[in-house]
Amino acid sequence: MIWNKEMECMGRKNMQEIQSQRLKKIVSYVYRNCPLYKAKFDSSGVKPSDVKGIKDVQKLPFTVKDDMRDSYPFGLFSSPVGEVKEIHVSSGTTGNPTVVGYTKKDLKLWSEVMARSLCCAGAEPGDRIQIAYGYGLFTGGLGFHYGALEMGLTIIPASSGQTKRQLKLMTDFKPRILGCTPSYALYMADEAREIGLDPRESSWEIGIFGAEPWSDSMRKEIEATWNMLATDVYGLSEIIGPGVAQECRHKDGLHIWSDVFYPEVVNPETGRAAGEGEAGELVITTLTKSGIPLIRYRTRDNVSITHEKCRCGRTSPRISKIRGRTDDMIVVRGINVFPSQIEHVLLAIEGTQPHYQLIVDRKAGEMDELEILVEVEEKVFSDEVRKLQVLEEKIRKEIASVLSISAKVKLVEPRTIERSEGKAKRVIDRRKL
Ligand code: DLL
Repeated sequence: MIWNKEMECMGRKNMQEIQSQRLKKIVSYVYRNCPLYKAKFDSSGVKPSDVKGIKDVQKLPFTVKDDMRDSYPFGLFSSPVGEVKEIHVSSGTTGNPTVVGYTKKDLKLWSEVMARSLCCAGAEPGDRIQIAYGYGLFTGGLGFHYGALEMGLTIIPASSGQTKRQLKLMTDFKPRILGCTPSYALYMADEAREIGLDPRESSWEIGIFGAEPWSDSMRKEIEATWNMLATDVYGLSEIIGPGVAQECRHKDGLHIWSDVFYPEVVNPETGRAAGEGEAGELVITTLTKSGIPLIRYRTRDNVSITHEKCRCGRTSPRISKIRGRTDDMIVVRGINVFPSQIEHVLLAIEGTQPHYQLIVDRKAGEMDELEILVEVEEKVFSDEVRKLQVLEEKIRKEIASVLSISAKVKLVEPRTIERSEGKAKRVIDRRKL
């Protein structure tokens, strides 16, 4: 089922017409109502009247996360704070958190884009959904909730954590849809086996996983473990939360709702447009928001984009699975390493688990050291020491050949790497950089 056929299947020319109208309106709105945007436009020498169509978006200055942090808490709001009906906060590791606010109109938009996303994943009105994303200041739980209400699902608002209870809710209420982070889906499978449940017998048929990077190999693992279709949902608090882009059953890129979130892909160093299919940083302009519209927001997420029509019938552009963040990439001895590349290697090797952690360190006067902790299956760990050494060596060689980097590999017992009920922590960087 397609939730909004008109917008999701529109021809490109008509879509550009709508995007052009909306861009002109939003640019003039932020210029009039947000002093920070007025100052930004003035200092880069563009006036709202210079924007005549969607192509002119490239004349506008970028917005970055620091613009939000520096104007904490409400400096980037374009609407009066009194019109903001809900506030969410995304926790940062340093400095001020990012504050995002939704007017009533924005909450409607959020419901709409999440309803599109749920349908796109394969949900049908009347289905039951277990929402195991955190509720509260994190946007995951409530974003899913609004979309599910809008499209007529029966909601089990489990929030994250309390895994045994999650499994009981699943067993008793038999929801068809599950929403949670991909790492939590695998974590729940361990717990299920421990209490004697066979994950393959679960009621979940469709999973909608996101909020953190995950590879296609991890998808295969989840699909085989839970006997379900695992789809990818993308979003970020600054833009709206979950519901910016979603995979359909073909799993061939995430449909981005470009009538409301205009996407560009740029070279992260130069800021220039990347070509169709070329990797770069995703930049988004919100075309219809009123609380905090963002113009050319640099997401730091690495993707490529295609405008080809999908087999599902939607014409909305598709972004690739997020390849990592320009800022969670670690540079070890001059080599760029994304945790997702390591994950890919590990999952292709029998006996390893998709639970891993990269530890980077640099002792005074020495080169960077990369150590990779990898959990292995119980039966592997009880093997003789020599067999474990062979496996370690195999992983080390594979990483060296795929990533051209030497790393220390340490196999650890099942369930020793700290689990998260939300986003997994993949990298520990101990270097004082
Ligand atoms: O994680 C919103 C969300 C909730 C998305 C639930 C999907 C499901 P933030 O906490 O602001 O918002 O984090 C946003 O998480 O810029 C990406 O780097 C990463 N991210 C989100 N979805 C994906 C995904 C929510 N499907 C940041 N694949 C984004 C890879 C993702 N990374």
